[in-house]
Amino acid sequence: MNLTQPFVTEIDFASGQLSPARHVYQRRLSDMPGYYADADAVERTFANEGDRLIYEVQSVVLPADEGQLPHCTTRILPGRIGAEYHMTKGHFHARREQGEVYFGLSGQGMLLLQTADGKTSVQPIKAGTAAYVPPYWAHRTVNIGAEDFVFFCVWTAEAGHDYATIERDGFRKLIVLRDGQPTIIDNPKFI
Ligand code: M6P
Ligand code: ZN
Repeated sequence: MNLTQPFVTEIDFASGQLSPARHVYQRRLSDMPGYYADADAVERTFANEGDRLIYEVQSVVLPADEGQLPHCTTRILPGRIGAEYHMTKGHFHARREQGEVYFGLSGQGMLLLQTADGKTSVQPIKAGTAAYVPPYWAHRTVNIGAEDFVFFCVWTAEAGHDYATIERDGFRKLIVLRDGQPTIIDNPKFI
């Protein structure tokens, strides 16, 4: 048995900052090739402002042993690439039968989910919302507000991340600005 000592981490709800500082990584537009539907808008963004920061993850790294519960904050900056709101890559769990819990800290977002056989679901998350990602559902978060969207997550160490399927196929739904509102539309790639 590898005994992990109990510990606490302080979280700033507005920024997702962890104290003491933990592992941090950033995802920029160049880290997400092919993820946004509007390729021209991606090119324009690079040309006008370079490699835009899309989101940042601060995570408590734990041993990869079964039963450990890694947890993190994610801060998605406000903005769009063309009409499509800033979002995470999204993933299935490598072990599909493992779930996850999200808790909204600040801002306004949407949790986009889908199963391998094509079921989809969209759930709103704001400060105070606990959202459940059941086993077998791929998940992506989207910032639909004008401020940072920040949330806390906890999942199982054995779950793992499988990015390949979403990287290749994307999600069946996109969240875009249409008629002044965040709107869920069908991804034209699937029609
Ligand atoms: C959430 C969790 C993390 C994930 C992060 C970024 O905080 O689901 O496991 O790493 O979002 O999302 P992604 O890994 O899909 O880029
Ligand atoms: Zn996950």
